Amino acid sequence: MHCSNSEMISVLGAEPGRELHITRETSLSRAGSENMFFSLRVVLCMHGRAFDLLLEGEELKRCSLATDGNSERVSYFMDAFSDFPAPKERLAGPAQLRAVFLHTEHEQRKSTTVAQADMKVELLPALTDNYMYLLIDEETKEAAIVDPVQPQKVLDAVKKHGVKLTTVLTTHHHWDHAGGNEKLVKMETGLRVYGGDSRVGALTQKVSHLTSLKVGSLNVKCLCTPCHTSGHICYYVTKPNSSEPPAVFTGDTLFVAGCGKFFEGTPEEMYRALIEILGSLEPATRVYCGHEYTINNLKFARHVEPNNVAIQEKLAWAKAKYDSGEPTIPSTIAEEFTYNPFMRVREKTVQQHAGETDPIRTMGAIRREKDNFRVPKD
Ligand SMILES: N[C@@H](CCC(=O)N[C@@H](CS)C(=O)NCC(=O)O)C(=O)O
Ligand SMILES: [Zn+2]
Ligand SMILES: [Zn+2]
Repeated sequence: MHCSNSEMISVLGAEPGRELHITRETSLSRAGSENMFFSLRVVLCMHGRAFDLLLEGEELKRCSLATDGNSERVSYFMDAFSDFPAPKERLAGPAQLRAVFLHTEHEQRKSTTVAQADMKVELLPALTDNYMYLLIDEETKEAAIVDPVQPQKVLDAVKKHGVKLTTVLTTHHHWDHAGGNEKLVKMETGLRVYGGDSRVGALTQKVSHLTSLKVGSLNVKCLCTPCHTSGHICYYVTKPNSSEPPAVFTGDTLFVAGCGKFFEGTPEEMYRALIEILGSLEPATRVYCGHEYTINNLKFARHVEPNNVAIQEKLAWAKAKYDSGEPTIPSTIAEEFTYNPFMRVREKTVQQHAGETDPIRTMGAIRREKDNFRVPKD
């Protein structure tokens, strides 16, 4: 991530659901809350820019700070990061957190289009490192949007392509994916909103494993992949009688060279999701994931398998892409099997690194290791 202008700010008032203001260089005080250090995620809305916040302090870990537009309203979201340690003791009275405020110029993340004769996928960068995807059926000009966390950006893209948006495909209920649904359905009426979890905002159709739906002439198959969240869905898109590769939208289940944290699931479930479900899709299937985490993921992959040439090559490629402001998405299912340690838990090299001989135990071990991995600078 490009970071500049590191400066100190103070943040306050961590209570679930509580809105508050952050002013750079300003000390804010908070009402005492025992939840202060627990599961903290901060979302900052400020002049269309996204920010990352590195909270410092005894029990604080990294959390991300993002914007959805132009106000300076800030909300805390407490549900997504339940792996934060609970405070050891109740804190009394006002307290302050010191934080390093790292600006990320997210305008540098360009939107790009992957075009095929049958379907087009426009990658729409959102927040700090999320992606929304506009999926267009070229035959009917009907479109779906995956995880529209920034609705205005979505509608701008819909207008640019001159397509009819009918469908919202929600991968999971976390705010950075489903948090724009309510606003989008107000701005654009009549949308069908799909998802696999009743916690998804503005849901109109709850789907289950292998539910099929259509976006124009495209077939969309819902794949239940619980683990990151219990209601996580991946969407597999094919065009009947087409020779072109299918697409799969994997949210926070499968990332390029990585996978999502196991917030609501087990290593068995992630094994089933990655190896048995996603791993059995056509190898040429293009993988469109929920975040731009590729470089960090590959640095962890390299740590797991230092002699894997596919990892070294992909990392060099990803750094070059990143430096020119381009996305590292999509990959393919076949490629993931060559460098993604979580897709490679059946390989001896990965098992040896984990000190295990069973793929599912290996899955659990490397996920725990990645949760605590310090990403090296290069
Ligand atoms: N490691 C993330 C921290 C944010 C985070 O926890 N992201 C969630 C998805 S919203 C996740 O599952 N990350 C997978 C991972 O860190 O390996 C980053 O690089 O910014
Ligand atoms: Zn998530
Ligand atoms: Zn996410």
